[in-house]
Amino acid sequence: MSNAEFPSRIEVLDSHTAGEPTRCVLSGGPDLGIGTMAERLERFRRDHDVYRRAILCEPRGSDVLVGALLLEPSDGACAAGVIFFNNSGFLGMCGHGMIGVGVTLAHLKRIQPGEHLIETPVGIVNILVQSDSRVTIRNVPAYRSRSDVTVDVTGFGSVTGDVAWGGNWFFLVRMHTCDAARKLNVRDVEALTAFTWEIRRALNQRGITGTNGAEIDHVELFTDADDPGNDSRNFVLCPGKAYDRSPCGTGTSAKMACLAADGTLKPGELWRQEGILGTTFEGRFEFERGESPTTQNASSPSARIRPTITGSAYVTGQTTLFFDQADPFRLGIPE
Ligand code: PYC
Repeated sequence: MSNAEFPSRIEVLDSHTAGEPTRCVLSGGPDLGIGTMAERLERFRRDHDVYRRAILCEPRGSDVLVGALLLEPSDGACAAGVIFFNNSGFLGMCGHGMIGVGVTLAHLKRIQPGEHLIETPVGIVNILVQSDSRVTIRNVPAYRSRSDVTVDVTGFGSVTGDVAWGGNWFFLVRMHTCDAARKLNVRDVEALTAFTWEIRRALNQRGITGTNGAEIDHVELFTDADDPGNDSRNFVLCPGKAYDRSPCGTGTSAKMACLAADGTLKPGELWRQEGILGTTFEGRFEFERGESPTTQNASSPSARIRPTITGSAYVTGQTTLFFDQADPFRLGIPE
């Protein structure tokens, strides 16, 4: 696509979920043709990446934003299709983003409160939209692929964590060799970002991946919750080096997969995950049909669980983005 063909206007609706923003693209986005969300994601990545940067990155957006391109679903049972993207690329699923999509679709009156199916590149997600800004998502299946993986991290020594899928790939760390990680205070985000970025680099260098060589592009640190009513507090580093302001829906799903594999959280039990801003997601899980909760061994992944995550989102604005032909940063500030 030539620059001249890029539209002059794109309509977006912004929201935040527990502090983490989502920008839904309502019209003016790329024409990705027909097919599954996974097929259309590949076309987005290959032929239309310019839209991702123009909509999401500076000067019209920021590193923190997660984009959600709303599309006609290929599966007639679904209310909508969605492809999530960020400052560095694309996401398979996004928990806070899906809660934002539910609230956005209800705000636009495209759906009514109640249950709906939404198609994503990694599977169909069930959402329950309530009338009070709360949304429960029934995520794609989650599982732990490896436990107690130790990696040598420059400047921080040996770090041990689990590798788990919750709609994205995570490395989850509980025991910390970094002071800031023992408390997870928002004042320390610079130190936490440096620590998690080094962990991610070390995983890449050592060839530690998710299933089928998938890159682990999210790193999640845990400590005790500040609020005694919550079960745990986290800090999540996202692929483009921004940290998740919310407790991270796919990260909480990955966490519950680990807890389920260890037998420390039972099906149906409530898990209250506190994020770095003190906001919470409520999680529960069931084992996938046909999967039994046997103890995981080193050579096989854990039983798959079906996580549900509940959180609240609020609409913050509806905007027309303008792309003036004369604007040197019409398509974003080049990297
Ligand atoms: O909530 O799943 C999530 C998420 C992923 C990246 C940012 N938020």
